[in-house]
Amino acid sequence: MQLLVTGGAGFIGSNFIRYMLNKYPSISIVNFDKLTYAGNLENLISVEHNPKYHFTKGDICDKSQVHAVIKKHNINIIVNFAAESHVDRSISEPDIFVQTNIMGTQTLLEAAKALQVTRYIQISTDEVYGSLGETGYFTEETPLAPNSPYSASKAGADLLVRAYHETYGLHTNITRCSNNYGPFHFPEKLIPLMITNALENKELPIYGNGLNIRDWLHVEDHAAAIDLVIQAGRPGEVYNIGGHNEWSNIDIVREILTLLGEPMDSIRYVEDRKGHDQRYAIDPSKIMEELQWKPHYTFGIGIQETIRWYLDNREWWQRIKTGEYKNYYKQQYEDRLLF
Ligand code: NAD
Ligand code: TDX
Repeated sequence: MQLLVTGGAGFIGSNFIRYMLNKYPSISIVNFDKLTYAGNLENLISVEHNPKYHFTKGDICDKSQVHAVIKKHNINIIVNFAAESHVDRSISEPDIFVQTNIMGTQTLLEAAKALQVTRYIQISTDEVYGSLGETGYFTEETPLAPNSPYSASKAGADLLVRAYHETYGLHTNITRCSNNYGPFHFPEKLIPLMITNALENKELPIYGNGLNIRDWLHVEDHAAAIDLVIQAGRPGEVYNIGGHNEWSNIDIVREILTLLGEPMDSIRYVEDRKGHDQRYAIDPSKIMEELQWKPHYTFGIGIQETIRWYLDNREWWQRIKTGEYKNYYKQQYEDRLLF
């Protein structure tokens, strides 16, 4: 199996690469990543000398780079993690989201078609379904109703993947997972931001009333699900991935502070995110029944291990939280925290 993993230097892609190299000693993986602010080769130090792992710096929007890497390594499967992934950044700078998430996906699909790639897996998100009220779950039949520039760009990509299956017969799958957590999570997202801010004695900014709900899954359980889709996903099918683990944001933050033994007085309620989706919750019946996937982590164990990882890997996140990140944090939070 010659796998091209795009966006493999990011949070989920790097966890997926480690998972696959551990599980399949004979697999060959090429990580193709532009190394944006979110891409970090330190995430892959544990595999960088593995002869079955290769890294190529490149942009999924660049046709010649994409064709060259597929040809050079005789790639037969593409798993596309590469994306701009942060909702808040998409609200202030939507252009790059359309470029990478839509145009980049189209470039990969076109190359897969031209170069006879046998399987194409698109890593999408539950956010393409929009927002839920107090009850109900997203199924694979839920209509797409994205609300942020990020989720709209991911939905646009999903529709292109669908079209390449329907029109050209490309063997595609789309996976739509709920919020991930675990090691190597970039500290702009809720859980790593709150853990690292608490460790730095900084304020913890909660958008709105803190009652928005997210459905959290450990990143290794996501990796295991993607592996099953690669092995046995039916052509053209969408698979939702989630572990029935809904938490309000404020409860997650209180849980983190409790586990860290920190007081609650650093919590600050700040101006809400524009267009903030109220609730996400996945119905994972299809992947559980068809592909026999089930999550292995309980949230209790997963969050404790994740906090331990951030305590043991301060250098990793302290390096990130300098430079460009400082500008981002100031622009995103300075005014919010003043009021
Ligand atoms: P991330 O931001 O941590 O990593 C994205 C990676 O893509 C980075 O390494 C970056 O350098 C790379 N990249 C960006 N633009 C690129 C380009 N033009 N060409 C090549 N590489 C490029 O993101 P993540 O959280 O690991 O998410 C990975 C994928 O999973 C995304 O497609 C995201 O939409 C999806 N997803 C994420 C979550 C979540 O909770 N984080 C949940 C469901 C789905
Ligand atoms: O400072 C914050 N304060 C806050 O209250 C941040 C960063 C977030 N939040 C809230 C907003 C959301 O309700 O926490 C919740 C989670 O926010 P994020 O970590 O930014 O994730 P979310 O917007 O839910 O999107 C994530 O899950 C789906 C990923 O970033 C996406 O890439 C994925 O597709």
